[in-house]
Formats: sequence, C-alpha cells, structure tokens
Amino acid sequence: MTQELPRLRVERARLRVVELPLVSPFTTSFGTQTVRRALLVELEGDGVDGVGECAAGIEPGYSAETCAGALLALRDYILPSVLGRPEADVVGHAQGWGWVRGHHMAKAAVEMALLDQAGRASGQSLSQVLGGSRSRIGCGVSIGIQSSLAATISAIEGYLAEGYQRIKLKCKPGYDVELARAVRQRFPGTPLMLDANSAYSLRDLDQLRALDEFDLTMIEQPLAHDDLIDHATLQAQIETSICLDESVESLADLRAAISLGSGRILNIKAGRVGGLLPAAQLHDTCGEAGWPVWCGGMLETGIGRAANLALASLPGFTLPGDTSASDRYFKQDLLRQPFELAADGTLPVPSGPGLGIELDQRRLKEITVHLEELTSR
Ligand code: OSB
Ligand code: MG
Repeated sequence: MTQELPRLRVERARLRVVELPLVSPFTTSFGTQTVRRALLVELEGDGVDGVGECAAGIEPGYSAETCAGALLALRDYILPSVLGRPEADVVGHAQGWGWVRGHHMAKAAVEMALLDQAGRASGQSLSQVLGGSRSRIGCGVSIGIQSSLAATISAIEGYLAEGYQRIKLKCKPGYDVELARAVRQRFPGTPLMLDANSAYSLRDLDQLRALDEFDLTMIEQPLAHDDLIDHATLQAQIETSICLDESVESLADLRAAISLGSGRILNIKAGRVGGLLPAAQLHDTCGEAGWPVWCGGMLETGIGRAANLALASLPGFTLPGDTSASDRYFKQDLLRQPFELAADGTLPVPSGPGLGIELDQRRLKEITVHLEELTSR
C-alpha cells in the first residue's frame, strides 16, 4: 500500500445476498454454475458508505468457502469485531479479525468494503490506494467446458472478435489434448492456456506432457489444491509453465511454492488470499521471485470486478487476466454503468473515489434474495 488511509468508524453493516443469472452455464472440472449468487457487505460509518463482494460460490467445489458459510463467519465473528472497534484504518480493522482462522473470502469482502469507504472518505481511488500504475487492463476470457469441440471453437471466435487478448479453456482428464490440438490448429497465434481446477494427478503425466506441443502460455492448477510438492515434480517434467491458483491461499503458501519450484506464474484472486492488501503483498513477492502474475476472477458482479481491475493496475500484473466485461457474465449487471470491453481488449481501471462505481439501486433491490442488518452495541 502506498497511500495513507483515514481512520474511520463502522456503525452499521448489512449482509445482502443477490442472484444474477449467467448468460450461459459455466462448467468446470468441479461442476456447472448457472447463476452468480453473491454475498455483499455494505458498511456505513462517519457518514461514508462502502460496499464489498464476497468471492465465495454456492458450493465448496473451488474452495472450502461457500456463500452461506461466509455469511455466518461475517455475522458471528468478523463484523462484530469491526463494529465494536473505535476509529481505525483498514489495517487496524483487519488486525481485529486476525484471530479468525481461514474464511479468506469472507474477510476479503469486508476489507473491500472498508477500502471503498476509506477511498471515498479521502477522495482516492482503490487503484491509487493499492499503488496501481496503469489505467487500462488487458483482458482475457475464461471459457467453461462446452458440449462439443465445435461449440468451443465458435465461442472462441466470438470472444476474439470482441477483442479479448487471450483464451483460457477449462479442461479435465479426457477433455484436454484433443481440445488443445483442435483449438491450436484453428487459432495458431492466439495466446492460449488451460485451467484444470485440480482435476489431475501425477498418474496423468503422459497427457500433461502431451500438452507441451501446443505452445500454451501456461496450464493453471493441474494438480490437487494442497499439493505443492507434486506440482514441483510436474513442473520439472513438462515444458509448459504451471500457473498456481487454488494452491496459494497465503504468503506462506507462495513462499513454499517459489522455493519448491511448484510453478512459474501466479493467478492472484484477492478473495482466495484474504483481501486486496494481502493480494498486493503476494504481487510484491512474486515480483522479487521473477514470477509474472495476472488477476483471476470468480464470476464477480460489477462490484468485485471494479476491485479486480484496481488490483490488476499494479505493475507486476503483466499478463491479461480473467477480468472480462460485464456482458460476458450477465445480461444486466448491478452497476449504473457496466464494464464494456474496448476494441483493443482492455477495460478501464475505475478512477473515482473508492471502488469508483455507482450501483443501480433498483436493480439491486430486484435481485436481492436475503438482507440482514447488524449494528454496533
Ligand atoms: O479457477 O479461475 C478459476 C470461476 C469460478 C471459480 C474458479 C475459477 C473461475 C474462472 C472464471 O475461471 C473467471 C472469471 O471469468 O471470473
Ligand atoms: Mg483457476
């Protein structure tokens, strides 16, 4: 963090759950999603609001956290610490919940809201607060497992025509080598990568090695979410760079991964690592180790997307990420102004105070399926 943040009190908090239908089902090696159910944290204090989005999904297939579990962790443990605290800056508030083990996505949601509140109070954008250096972000797109190769090819054609700078395809055992071959044949020069979401083991070494011939920019999280040693063994035996996602939930995980050689690239998601400030630290450590990073996504609404774009404005985010435009996910987002892809495949980093977004309040009401309020005692 490069900028000083104001000390603020939080007097009220709301937990809101919204549901937005996805424009098309999103299938990975761990399941299919047709709707984005998002837990939002809304804070009020010292006359300034802040909002944050929790990255957790409906089911614990990507990580142990779920939307419902995060709601309990926030209601019973994390928010009471924030509401009971006198004026504090974001780091001070985060120290208050430091004793809570895990629940990174729940913590990241309230941290995002605190950073939004602090940015609004001091007139700084989140990108400025985090030390961002870029005003536009190069975007890729993450394409789920499709019903056929032809459907995959036509999805890719559509996204490339819109301007997306790289294609990421979800894969799983049996849906990998032929997929990569067909796509590479049809799109010889396109930056292309695969994401396995932990679907393989070292027993699949032959298939994973067979992917080397397709000039992939990387393969994301091929092996188990908690197995840095096997990832190191695999990296030593394939040419394609391994990018870690699920395996790195903390700075300690990252240090272990770097020292073991478990990969060469990191997908950074603030939710997975407990917040935007921890994410910025991981970015710094990757820079020292010579690991390029990029910003991942969790099918966020415009709220989490704004935070992702601010994070991706840091100098080490040199690869296009999964921060796609609103219309890649939703027919209607919850912002007054959805994020639109420019023809060069970039999205703007919001420059207004805090997250720099304006919520569409009518839309927000329409899609709310749960709302509760907490006050300081
Ligand atoms: O593994 O990166 C992942 C979505 C949900 C959960 C995990 C992942 C993803 C994506 C989509 O790949 C990223 C996005 O477009 O938001
Ligand atoms: Mg991933």
